[in-house]
Amino acid sequence: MYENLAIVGATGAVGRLIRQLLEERKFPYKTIKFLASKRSAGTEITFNGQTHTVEELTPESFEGVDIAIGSTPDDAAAEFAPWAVERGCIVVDESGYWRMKEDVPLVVPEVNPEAIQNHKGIISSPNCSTTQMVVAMKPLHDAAKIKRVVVSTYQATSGAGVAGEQDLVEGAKSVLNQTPYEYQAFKHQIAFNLIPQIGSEKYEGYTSEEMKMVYETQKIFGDDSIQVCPTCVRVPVTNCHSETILVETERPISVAEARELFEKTDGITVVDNLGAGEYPMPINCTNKNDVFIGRIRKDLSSPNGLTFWCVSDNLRKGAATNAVQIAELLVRSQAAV
Ligand code: 2RA
Repeated sequence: MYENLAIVGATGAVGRLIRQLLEERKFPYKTIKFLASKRSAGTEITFNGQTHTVEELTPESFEGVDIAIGSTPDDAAAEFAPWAVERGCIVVDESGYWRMKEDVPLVVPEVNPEAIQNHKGIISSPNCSTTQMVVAMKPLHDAAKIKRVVVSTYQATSGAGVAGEQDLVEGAKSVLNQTPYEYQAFKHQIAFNLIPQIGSEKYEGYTSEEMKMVYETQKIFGDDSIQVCPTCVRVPVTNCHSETILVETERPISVAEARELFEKTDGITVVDNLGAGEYPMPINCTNKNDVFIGRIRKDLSSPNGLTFWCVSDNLRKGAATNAVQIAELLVRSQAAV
């Protein structure tokens, strides 16, 4: 039985949400421990009504642990995951470090749940901008095979951590009050601005965030022929990433068919009534686990094109919710053996 859990990076923003989701979803467990860097060790946290002291992350932390859910910086994930695997623990990892490694399944439970069966101890959860897009692509891909995707993202400042959120709030105050403010997470002013760069310069003028959308999408669908053209932009919104997604399929999909496919997919909520001014917006999607879709339209410029708007809570479905869902899949897969 997978009944002994560890949460690694338990005191970070996503770690906090993972704890909250485990409580909300009544995740089954016998023992649970909370691990963090030396700096955060000793912090007391309450989980399911009990007080726990956060322990320092060491190799021995994983003795007797069945599943570890990790949300840490890449360098920490590179170090701790092998410690856990050597001790027979399965790691569900939120960091970017393991995602594209050959023996590591990259899983979105609504899209490729079967991939968890191929794990060799580590299962990765994708980058937030990829996760919501592939959830939206899945029903269309199953119905009419997606050949090409053009995506533009409008990414919230929470994707850059607590410092990102602070940069937006304090930066806005500094602009309004005409006082100085030194941005911490961003190279440029984010308040009242857009920054068309997320991550570093990576390939042929695309950023690392953009190339994640290319490589991770192809890995999750197991199909390198899916062409992805991404542009990732940081916007002055505190939480929830938004995306315009244009897909080209092998056969045309009508708006009515797409709406029906989206509506019957678990994990997707359709909000689409332009006349009534109803569509997903970040302020309505925050603290929700679903991927929200609206503005479903035919692409006027190509016969097999369909375009839509997609919003999701990047800290929930884009990170914590997806990781907890993977752990739930593991528990269910073992219960089924
Ligand atoms: C961002 N996708 O929004 C990143 C976080 N993983 O910056």
